[in-house]
Amino acid sequence: MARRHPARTSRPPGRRPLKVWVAMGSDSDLPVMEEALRALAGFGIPYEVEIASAHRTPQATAERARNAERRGFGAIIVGAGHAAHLGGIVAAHSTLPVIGVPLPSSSLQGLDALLSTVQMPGGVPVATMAIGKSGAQNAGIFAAQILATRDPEIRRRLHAHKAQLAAKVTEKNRALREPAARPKA
Ligand code: AIR
Repeated sequence: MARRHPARTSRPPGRRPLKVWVAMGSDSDLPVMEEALRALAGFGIPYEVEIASAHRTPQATAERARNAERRGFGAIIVGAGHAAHLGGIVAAHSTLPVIGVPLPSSSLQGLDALLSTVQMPGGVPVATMAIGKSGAQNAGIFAAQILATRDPEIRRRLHAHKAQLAAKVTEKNRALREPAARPKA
């Protein structure tokens, strides 16, 4: 059963927000993929997260991908390590945008997953993020950017996110200039 997160919304009633399907190859991927879930929740985007392995549950994974659009998803995030074929399998079975997060779970620390995810043949794109936690966080933000094209509320939250990033740098510069304001180590 997928773990669900409901929408946080101030949208007019009657306009259901699209959800994001977050699939990962194993439960061992969750600590990294939590970054994607945190980002989605921060933008108030509903999601469902579940384990779907390209190698261990290939049929179920393909079926979930085929049904994703009908089930109200607007974008798909996948995270997998080792020979990470999850992005490719899901993209093969869906026309929804697929965002891939290569995970550093193998002895090659994610380089294998990066190449397996990014090197898609022409015609079947997987938007591939960085390896690991930054990639997972960016996958959540990128999904928000996709959904924002039809949702002004998410667009507003993305602008606020950008402003927050800039404010943090301004604050750090202030601390650099004024040593007394620096946080104690
Ligand atoms: N994996 C699982 N099925 C297919 C792949 N590529 C990946 C998972 C995880 C790694 O294999 O995404 O990163 C190890 O999984 P486990 O379950 O052995 O911890």
